[in-house]
Amino acid sequence: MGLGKTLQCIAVVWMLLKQGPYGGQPVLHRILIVTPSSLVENWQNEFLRWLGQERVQTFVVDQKNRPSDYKHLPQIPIMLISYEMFVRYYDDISQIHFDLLICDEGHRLKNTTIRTYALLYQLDCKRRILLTGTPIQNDLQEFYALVNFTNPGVLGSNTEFRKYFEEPILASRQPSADKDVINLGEQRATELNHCTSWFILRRTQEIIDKYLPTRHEMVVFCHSTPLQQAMYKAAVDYWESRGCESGPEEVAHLGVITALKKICNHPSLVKPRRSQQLPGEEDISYHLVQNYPVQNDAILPQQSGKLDVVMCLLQELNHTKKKVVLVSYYTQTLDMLANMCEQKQYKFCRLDGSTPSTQRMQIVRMFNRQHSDHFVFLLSARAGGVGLNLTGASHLVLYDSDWNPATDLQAMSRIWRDGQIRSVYIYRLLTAGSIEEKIFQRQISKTGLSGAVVDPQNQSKIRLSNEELKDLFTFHHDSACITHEMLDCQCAGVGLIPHENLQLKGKQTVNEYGGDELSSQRDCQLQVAQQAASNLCVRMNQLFRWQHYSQPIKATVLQELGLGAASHNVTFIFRNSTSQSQATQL
Ligand SMILES: *[C@@H]1O[C@H](CO)[C@@H](O)[C@H](O)[C@H]1NC(C)=O
Ligand SMILES: *[C@@H]1O[C@H](CO)[C@@H](O)[C@H](O)[C@H]1NC(C)=O
Ligand SMILES: *[C@@H]1O[C@H](CO)[C@@H](O)[C@H](O)[C@H]1NC(C)=O
Ligand SMILES: *[C@@H]1O[C@H](CO)[C@@H](O)[C@H](O)[C@H]1NC(C)=O
Ligand SMILES: *[C@@H]1O[C@H](CO)[C@@H](O)[C@H](O)[C@H]1NC(C)=O
Ligand SMILES: *[C@@H]1O[C@H](CO)[C@@H](O)[C@H](O)[C@H]1NC(C)=O
Ligand SMILES: CC(=O)N[C@H]1CO[C@H](CO)[C@@H](O)[C@@H]1O
Repeated sequence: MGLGKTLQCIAVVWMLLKQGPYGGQPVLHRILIVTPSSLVENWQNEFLRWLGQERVQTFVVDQKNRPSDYKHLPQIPIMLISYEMFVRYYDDISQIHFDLLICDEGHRLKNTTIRTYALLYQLDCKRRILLTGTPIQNDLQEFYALVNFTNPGVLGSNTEFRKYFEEPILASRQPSADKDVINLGEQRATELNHCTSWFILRRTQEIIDKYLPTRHEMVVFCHSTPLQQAMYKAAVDYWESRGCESGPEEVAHLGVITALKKICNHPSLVKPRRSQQLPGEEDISYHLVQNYPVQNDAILPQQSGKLDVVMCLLQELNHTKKKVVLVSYYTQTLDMLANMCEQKQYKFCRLDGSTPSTQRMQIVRMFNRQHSDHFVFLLSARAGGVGLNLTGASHLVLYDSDWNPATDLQAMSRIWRDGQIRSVYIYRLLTAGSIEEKIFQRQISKTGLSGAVVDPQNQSKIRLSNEELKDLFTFHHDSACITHEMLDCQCAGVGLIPHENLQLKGKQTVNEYGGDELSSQRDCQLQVAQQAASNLCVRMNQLFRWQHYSQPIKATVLQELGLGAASHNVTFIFRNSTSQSQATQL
């Protein structure tokens, strides 16, 4: 996530190629770096960028260059290879002696039963570095697998680990655990942390934040249009008329959630009979389309509050020649945004799940180039791929949100990372009073920790009771921002940070929404593991330290945020602007 893992590795490699603790002799001669195939080229470029062709050469295994050729090239110290190629050429590679093994995106090795793990594990190379940008999940087996990979045996055998660490720790987390069980669990967790702290180096975004330019993060609440409100109501009525109380018709619930999210994005996205549709969704979209025929061939921005805001923003940015990334979870929404860009003749790139990995780098490079006239980058939030670097843009819009805050966070980090030189503006768009706002609330509140409304084991299973669903579906369409109401904040909505409220409410809010009691344990890897992702995100009580703007919002504020023309469709803004010491300004 742009925390400088690659650069740190390059520094280590370079130093140990040149020197060592034993009489100054270099420690390393040959280094093997294994990465996902989409990042091989990235590594090669980074070596070039930091050390240059004349200092160090890299050998990239591809269709032409085979590991068997590398054997005869002692002057090239570094071999770069994808996981797939590594497995394919294992026999040749195991013939070569490497002094250091680096595994990028190392969470791939969390499962000891897969072949890649077994082969890498067998490799006769004692020095091992494993890099991962994914917080180590709260799965102690995975944790063990990663630790045992770099330091075999340090935590004992798998059985010993399970008996000594895993079982007591898990037992202590059960709601029914008594005091002794909790004590033992905590003791073992501390011991585990202590033991692994010798070889786990943890870096959080905070370190890098100091060196980045100003960041403006905003949650922008948008009006819903009359059409959106009517369809929304129809969808919920339909759900209720179908007997929401009558039992676990889970498929139908999910269908409603999806339909409501689509209505928020744009009414024209609700279409019956699409190949990827859930069974329950087809029902409801059929019902909606019957009653609200929306012309699909000409998408009207005025039919969706959020789309209208985006179009206003694009117009503004087009004038000032600033590039923007638009992120959505839905391919269909990206199609719609692409359609809008075409109508306005904005040049755009697009990267989604169907983009072949061979083309990704190319698209990204084309977009980032300083003088390229690609103005918009359409990005699927699901297109995965850590390391996607879109620092060519200074603005990013999260058009819709996920239940899981970590995914949103990853999308935001695309533009706010090392290499960014402009002030960054991040907009999270929410339709005021709608399910989108409720999703956001779940993200930032304690319940959001469990992350899932949808069962992770079974994507078509809902974890909410009917009462909770009802609340989720209730549309407060005339509210400017139910989140602000929920905070019970008495501010005037003019952007002054309401410190007094913080003191007044501080205690209660912290307890209610869970926040500060976690941060004191921040450095303790295991305790935090399960909350790690959420910890990075804003929490409910932190919103008190953001600026709050209610309508009428000053024109100067909106203009500064590029939302001058969107004023009519914005109901409320939360904003957190940081201006750090601008180390990047030389
Ligand atoms: C590891 O992978 C195997 C085979 O793909 C799978 O059956 C198993 O459930 C996985 N184990 C874990 C802990 O994910
Ligand atoms: C863990 O490391 C030990 C080395 O002491 C090895 O024997 C064992 O097979 C490893 N376990 C797994 C699951 O990789
Ligand atoms: C975008 O900017 C270009 C160049 O300044 C201009 O020619 C074009 O008309 C603008 N497009 C829109 C839709 O405003
Ligand atoms: C992202 O790309 C820019 C421009 O190519 C570069 O300067 C920067 O170092 C890159 N950042 C990361 C984290 O890779
Ligand atoms: C997931 O849940 C649905 C609804 O309860 C059920 O019909 C389906 O069989 C489940 N699928 C799996 C793989 O468990
Ligand atoms: C505001 O943003 C900065 C930078 O991301 C972050 O460090 C800080 O915690 C945020 N403040 C609040 C109150 O969320
Ligand atoms: C729902 C709503 O208020 N929509 C407004 C969005 O902004 C345009 C003008 O920019 C108005 O015409 C809409 O009424």
